[in-house]
Amino acid sequence: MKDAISLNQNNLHQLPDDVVYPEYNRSELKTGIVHVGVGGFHRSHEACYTDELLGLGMGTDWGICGVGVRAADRKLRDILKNQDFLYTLIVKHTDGKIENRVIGSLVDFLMGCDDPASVIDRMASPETKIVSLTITEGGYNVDPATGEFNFDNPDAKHDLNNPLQPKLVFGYLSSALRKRRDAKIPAFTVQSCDNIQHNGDLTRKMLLGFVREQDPELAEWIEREVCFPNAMVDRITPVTTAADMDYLKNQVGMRDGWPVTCEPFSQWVIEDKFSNGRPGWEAVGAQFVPDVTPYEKMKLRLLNAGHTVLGILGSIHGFETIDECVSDELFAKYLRAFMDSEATPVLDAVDGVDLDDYKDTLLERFSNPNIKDNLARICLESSSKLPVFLIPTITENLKQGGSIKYATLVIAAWCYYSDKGVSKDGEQLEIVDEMKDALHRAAAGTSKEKLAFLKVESVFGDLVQRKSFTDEYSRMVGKLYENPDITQHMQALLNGRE
Ligand code: CS2
Repeated sequence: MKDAISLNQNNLHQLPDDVVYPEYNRSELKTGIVHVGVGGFHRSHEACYTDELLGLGMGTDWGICGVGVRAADRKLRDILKNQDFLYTLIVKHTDGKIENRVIGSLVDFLMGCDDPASVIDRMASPETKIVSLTITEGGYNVDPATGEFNFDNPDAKHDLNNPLQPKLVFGYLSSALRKRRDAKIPAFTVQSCDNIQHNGDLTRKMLLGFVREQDPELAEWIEREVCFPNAMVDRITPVTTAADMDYLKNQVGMRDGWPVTCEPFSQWVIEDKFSNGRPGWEAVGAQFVPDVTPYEKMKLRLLNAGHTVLGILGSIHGFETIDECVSDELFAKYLRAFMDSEATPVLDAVDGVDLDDYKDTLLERFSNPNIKDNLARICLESSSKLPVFLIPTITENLKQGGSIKYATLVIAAWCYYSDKGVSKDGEQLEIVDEMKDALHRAAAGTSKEKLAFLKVESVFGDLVQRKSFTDEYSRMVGKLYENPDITQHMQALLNGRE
């Protein structure tokens, strides 16, 4: 093979034949979107939809300017800048087919921590119509005890008094919106693309919480002028590995310093509430609906909860990836049983979706052997995931007398996982969770008191007081501590022996 071609605008025409690249004129694009948090998911999802739209010759107003607010974002910015902000999306199909597609919708990248004014000015520019976000759960700065904006965070205190050198996204949004109001420029839409329930409502609540404290009059203007559409977002995007870069270099013949790998499936359901226009993303498969609630509930309680079920049970069993879990018949059956008899009965009907088909598709997606989605990624920050993905299914089933056993075993397994931090064969597990220590301390009390783990109120709410749950949980956690072979307990539940 010839020398690998470095990815940049000039080299696009020399890329290997089977690589798809943008043929539209990137230098002509306006940056109608400023996006904060240019992680793998933004690059496999919003940027990809937008690239496709641009490829259809639609939406030249909707180029994307990426923003990093933390020093940790500098590495990606440097790599992308060197590639004229181009990168490769490596789409891996189940049958082994791989599509390599260069995405061109990202056309600039600013670093807030180095030059905050450049970010505020760009957001305030009349050309910007949407500021979109993928800042992860933690970026929303919610006080776990009250659900309100957390002013105990020193960065929040800093932002209140230093509007021109903000650290948090909300400081930037506030300063940029103030500039727009003062210059009589219409507000932009703030569009969350994080996998969070009612992501738009949460963004609104946090932004208004912050701005009311900083500048009450501006808060009133924001309340009137800014739209925050809720959205359901979906595309499995594992963490990029060195193997992805080696694949491009050695097998495709191109060099990309930070590509993104993802599955072929993609879904985006958005509430059609925009302050200042929007791209016609429906032309490339996005769905606009008046109310996103049933879609997001379905996704969080089936896909994300399904990931959690496999992630926790699979970790203590010693599996490493999602596809490895579902290739095991017992795990696949268990997942389906959880979805059919516990998650589905407490879901609402979803317009135009057959839930059986949706679940079949999920199992297929999870079994994609080319997407090596690590359980360590799935279990990342479980303390903020379980209360949204899994626990509501238990509490709602408790209310209507439904089955809770499959989900309860996952909670018992999470206790074991948090307590011991190893798989059944003694392999160390890589646990990354803001509440890791608190969870460990609580779980470590289990051998003395079976319900110790459930006392972490910010995660479990009042579950510890629900007798029909605690009876089942105590039994399961007791058995699991006696015999950590999770498969035996899974099998027993499936056989109806428990
Ligand atoms: C995963 C999600 O982090 C998780 O727990 O379930 O990242 C999942 O891959 C995405 O939501 C898919 O859209």
